[in-house]
Amino acid sequence: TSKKATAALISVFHKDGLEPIVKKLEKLGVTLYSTGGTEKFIRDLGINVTPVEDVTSYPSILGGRVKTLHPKVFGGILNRQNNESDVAQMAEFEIPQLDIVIVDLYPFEKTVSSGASEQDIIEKIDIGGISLIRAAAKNFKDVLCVSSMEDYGDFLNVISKEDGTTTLEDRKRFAAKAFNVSSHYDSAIFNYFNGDGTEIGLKISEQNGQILRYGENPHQKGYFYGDFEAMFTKLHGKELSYNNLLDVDAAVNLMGEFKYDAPTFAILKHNNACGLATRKTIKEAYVDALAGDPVSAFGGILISNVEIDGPTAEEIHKLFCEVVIAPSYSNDALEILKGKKNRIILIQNDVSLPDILVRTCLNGFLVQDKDLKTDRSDDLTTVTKKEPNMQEIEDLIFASKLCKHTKSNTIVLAKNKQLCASGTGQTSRVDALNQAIHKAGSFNFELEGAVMASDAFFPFPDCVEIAHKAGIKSVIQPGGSIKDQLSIDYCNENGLSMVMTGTRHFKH
Ligand code: 93A
Repeated sequence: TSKKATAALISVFHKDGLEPIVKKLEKLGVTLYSTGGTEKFIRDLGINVTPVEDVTSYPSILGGRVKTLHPKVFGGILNRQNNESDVAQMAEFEIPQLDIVIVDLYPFEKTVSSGASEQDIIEKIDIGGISLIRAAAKNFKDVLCVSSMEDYGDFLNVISKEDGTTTLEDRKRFAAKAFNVSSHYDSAIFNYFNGDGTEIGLKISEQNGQILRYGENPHQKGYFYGDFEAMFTKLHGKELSYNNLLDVDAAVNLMGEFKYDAPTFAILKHNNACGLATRKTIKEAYVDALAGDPVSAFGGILISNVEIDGPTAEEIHKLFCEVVIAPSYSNDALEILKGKKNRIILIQNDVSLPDILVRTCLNGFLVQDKDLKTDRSDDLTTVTKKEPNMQEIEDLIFASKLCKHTKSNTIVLAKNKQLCASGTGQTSRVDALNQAIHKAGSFNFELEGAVMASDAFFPFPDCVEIAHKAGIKSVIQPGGSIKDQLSIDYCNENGLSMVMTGTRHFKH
């Protein structure tokens, strides 16, 4: 079942990486056949190669649409070497035996995502190449098929190890890869044709979007559809990834709530804030935001509502962070922040965000108004005997603004305009609260006198009870549960104040 290679047909779109292969094949005495551009590439290396036209006695016709589509080529690939009648017909029709086929297809997907015209896209549907791949892979008992430039290295190893012999195992393995390539290729073509149905969103992005390195994970494709340059001036750093963009979006929306407040700094991870503080100076705000969770801050997204100055930059520089966003930077701050090569530094221009939100849902998408309601002190109704004091009111508003931008279910604990801890994205409010209390404790926050904000009402009095035992003195929540009174009663019995906003801030 081991076979020594004798003749190879090479027809590849990407020529880079081919040189060591053809040199090796030449050394092994393998006869080379090739199509137009590939043949020229091989000949330019000073290596002997036979144009496929000499086999077919046909030129490449119809502007290259028919180059290898010929019985002499496909006969050379598909014949069974252990079949007498096949062998006889090979001689009768003077068909050359081909036992290696190397193809790299026209880049269909790349052409689609480059935003090319329909005509250009259609021309990039490879017909001959895909047929060569399918034929060679079908006949893996006699033929080895290399079906993509990505496999050049693998192939080179195979032919190098046994001086040009390939095993049945090798050939079958390459055949499997080949059918993976061909099915993926045809799916991409199908998706393109099917594009104006259920895949409308992706079609839009593929045609007009900015191609990202990948999506949320490396095996997912990603595109950004929007005008990033209008929103930000990028001063430094690597290209923004899909996840960076999501975090930047979360950061900008959160900081929008604090635009007119005293210097405020936020640190985000996975679209949620892990640190937030409002202070007299931006350096103090940064330091106290970082104190919220110095562990999570590693690799985080940083955002300031005022100019970042030198002393703040010196502090930030100690931290590994992905992105820094501010309305402006002092010269010395910029100098310091540029000290890390990949750190992305953005100036946020004064451009407003759209007031709708869109996300895919089932076989379509959902559209909604953005949650533009910011809680203010005059929206608050005190429902307990005890009124919150001035400091508590400020903290309640601070915490509630953060709640609105944290994944539901969430509980935010804050004190002196500093995030102590939050519970994020939990399936129950009790879990969110317990997570917040535990987290605050692990970073040595003293919760005595802190406030609690909840994105939605408390269905039971359990949360106020747990909060009270942790030292919380005042609570903000939308209200609206049929059991609101139970939570209110608990607060009255235990000396807590509670205010209701009337506005729920789910964020799923
Ligand atoms: O237009 S095609 O579908 N018609 C063909 O007969 C054919 N044969 C090979 N495209 C065809 N190919 C493709 O040409 C290969 O898949 C490869 O991508 C490309 C190599 O062309 P050249 O050697 O001229 O650069």
